[in-house]
Amino acid sequence: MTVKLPKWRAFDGPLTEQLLREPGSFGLGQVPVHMKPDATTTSVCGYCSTGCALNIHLKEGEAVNLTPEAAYPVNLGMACPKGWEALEPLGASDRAMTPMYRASREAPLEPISWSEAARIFCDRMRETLGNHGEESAAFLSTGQICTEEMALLGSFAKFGMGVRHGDGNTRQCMATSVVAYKQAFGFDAPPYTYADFEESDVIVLIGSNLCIAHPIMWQRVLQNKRSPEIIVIDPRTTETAAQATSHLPLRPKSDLTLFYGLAHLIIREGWVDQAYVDAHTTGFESFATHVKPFDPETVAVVSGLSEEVIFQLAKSIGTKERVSFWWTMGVNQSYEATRTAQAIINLALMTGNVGRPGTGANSITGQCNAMGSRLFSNTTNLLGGHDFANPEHREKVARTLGIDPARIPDGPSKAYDQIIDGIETGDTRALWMIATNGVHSWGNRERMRTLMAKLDFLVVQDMYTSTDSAQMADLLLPAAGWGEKEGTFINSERRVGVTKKVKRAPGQALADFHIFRYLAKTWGCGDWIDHWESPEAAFTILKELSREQPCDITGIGSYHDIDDAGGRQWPCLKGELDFEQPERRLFADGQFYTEDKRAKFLFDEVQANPESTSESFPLTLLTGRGTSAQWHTQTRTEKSGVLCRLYPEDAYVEMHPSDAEVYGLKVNASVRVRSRHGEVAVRLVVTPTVGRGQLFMPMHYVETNRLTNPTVDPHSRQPSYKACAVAIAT
Ligand SMILES: Nc1nc2c(c(=O)[nH]1)N[C@H]1C(S)=C(S)[C@@H](COP(=O)(O)OP(=O)(O)OC[C@H]3O[C@@H](n4cnc5c(=O)[nH]c(N)nc54)[C@H](O)[C@@H]3O)O[C@H]1N2
Ligand SMILES: Nc1nc2c(c(=O)[nH]1)N[C@H]1C(S)=C(S)[C@@H](COP(=O)(O)OP(=O)(O)OC[C@H]3O[C@@H](n4cnc5c(=O)[nH]c(N)nc54)[C@H](O)[C@@H]3O)O[C@H]1N2
Ligand code: SF4
Ligand SMILES: [Mo]
Repeated sequence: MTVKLPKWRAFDGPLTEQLLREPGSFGLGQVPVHMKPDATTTSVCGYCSTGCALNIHLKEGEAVNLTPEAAYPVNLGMACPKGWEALEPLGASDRAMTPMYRASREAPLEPISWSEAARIFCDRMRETLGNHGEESAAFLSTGQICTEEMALLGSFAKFGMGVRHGDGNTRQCMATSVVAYKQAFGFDAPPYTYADFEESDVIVLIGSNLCIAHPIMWQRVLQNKRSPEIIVIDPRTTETAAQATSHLPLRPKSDLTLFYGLAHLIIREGWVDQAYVDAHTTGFESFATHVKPFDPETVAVVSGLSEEVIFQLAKSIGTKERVSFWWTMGVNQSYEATRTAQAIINLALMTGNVGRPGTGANSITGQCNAMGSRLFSNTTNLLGGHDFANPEHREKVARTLGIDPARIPDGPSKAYDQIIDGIETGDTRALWMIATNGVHSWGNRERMRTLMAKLDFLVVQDMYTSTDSAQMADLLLPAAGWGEKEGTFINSERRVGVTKKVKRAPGQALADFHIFRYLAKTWGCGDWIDHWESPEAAFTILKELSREQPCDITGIGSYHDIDDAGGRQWPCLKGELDFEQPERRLFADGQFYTEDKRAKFLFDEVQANPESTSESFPLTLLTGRGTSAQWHTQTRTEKSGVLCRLYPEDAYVEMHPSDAEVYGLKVNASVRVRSRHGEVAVRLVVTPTVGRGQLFMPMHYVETNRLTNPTVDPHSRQPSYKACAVAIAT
């Protein structure tokens, strides 16, 4: 289906006029009043969670160019290709410029005014909720909008509209780390600072392709002056593995066995930091019993690594002074992800590698504001890292927001997969997707498309009209993108940074913040929503919500203060904004956020892969990031001519040369890859970077998730995208 090009229409209605007057809201409005027209301002990048600061150079109030900021403690003057090209996607010809609506599925999307869009949104959502109850409408949000926007969305949807369920694309990404940390440390608290990359003696990267996914973090690794051992645990010889001091190409999904095996050896060899374990942890004795059967012989068979390699790794972890563990999607996207992440945490705890420079059990997060969504999206956690099930927390949040505590649900939302499955059963009838392209990024794409078409009402809020999800929308709400709005992001090391409006959004596209506000006003939520009048006013509310939580940022000051400080990590209490030291790590005092202040050893039986290989599907397909120039479903990166030259245009699958020979497949041949869920035709790339019996496809191409299936981890409900059984043929 093609989308009709929007016609220009006049703004209408008193509310839109009011919004139009607000600084930093409508695209057609002025650039922010506080910025000089020909100045340079700093803004945190809107792609990955590294959180680099970019200097944006303005001419007559509009961004014309950018350069990385040298004084920012994150990127120290560096940026990756996406950062350098960050302004390009804003000028694309498929930008959504007016709201669009189709009265029936057969009809094309037609431009409508904002006041019509808001009325349709409110009428149809009210109708659904009225006829089918509070569980019948849901939202799916993101880690790629500002914290203030997420919090306003979560507050409006849950406390204003009375929607019970909302989740984020962060479920696909970070849910595992969230649960792993919460259970082990008592709060979702990645403990590190990037300086730890520079301070380690041993850097263990697990299922993490830093060179491609977090290139500037990799630059920080390279700045380490301690001649560190860099150990990469990844089935593929990734760009990172190729540069490491050692690469352990374990069998996909054998991580848990390997980590229990390492714990076994560390105990056997007497390398446990018993003083640390005794003073700061619980559950070690049972864990030690649990890992007894994981002897090196058994672990070698399961992981495909030699006993010698496993022993050397255990020795490095057990004997070196400063060991840091870093994990990303190779761990998080698994059917037993939470226990795998906790097995990493256990290794750090038992060797006392916590709270000191160059140590830590460190989950690297993905999107620019995944960390903001973990604390403030009001999905899994109640705003500010609070607990929906805790009446005192509900009372505190209600008081801070000025709402009736009865408006706050007493439990968390359904998870992403449950919201989607609910469409099949008729429980989910209306869905609002914000800044996520789930029709491409969620597994088993054909089923996803069928389910989207089954909804009574699909609202998509995006920058572009052409995304897979926008194309299926009944109502499309045009959003301003990064650079066209302001607010805060929280990066991987818990650093709050400010992103700015440096360009006018095209047409009538609005910052998500103002879309939420406008819808909330139209809905008639009550006076409390008036306090959320601007992103910075909302930030004041967020600070108050964080009070006395581990993520307390009551002392962080204004946007201006944060900018001056080069961003600030949480916690940041009164007086801490002016710390001499620009970075900090958690748990230096050995005190965790659990009730007894001790970290917990958590473990489980090793499970079989539910998507296992068979005679019909003999190969294991791994998926992940392809190049540093591609971002997810590519709606943004495909808009930069420079970036497009840095990656292959069409989908491809990578295969080991020996396998290609066995299958009689030639380089560049068109091959069909088939899984239990779908079949695709792609180009064959023959490369020894993938192991025998394995294939790799980047997630950036729509073909990949036609094959995968979102089987989820039982604790985090994060999908297992990284190992799917497939067959290949010409
Ligand atoms: N250029 C670019 N950068 C990005 C993104 C992007 O789209 N493009 N996305 C951002 C986001 S949201 C995220 S979450 C991060 C993701 O960052 P990463 O997690 O580093 O990237 P992935 O390529 O998804 O997966 C990492 C590695 O896991 C490995 N792996 C697969 N199965 C297993 C296994 O069983 N065990 C182990 N140990 N490893 C396994 C894969 O081979 C892969 O190399 O990147 C962020 N940065
Ligand atoms: N097979 C497989 N699948 C995967 C993964 C994998 O490794 N393998 N990785 C998973 C992971 S870790 C992630 S994080 C997801 C990512 O999946 P998605 O989040 O669905 O991917 P994006 O392409 O980033 O989608 C973001 C959408 O928001 C729009 N957008 C950008 N900025 C804004 C804004 O400011 N406001 C609004 N309203 N819209 C905006 C973009 O145009 C785009 O359509 O994919 C997951 N899917
Ligand atoms: S590393 Fe991440 S934050 Fe830094 S410039 Fe690249 S995409 Fe932006
Ligand atoms: Mo992610």
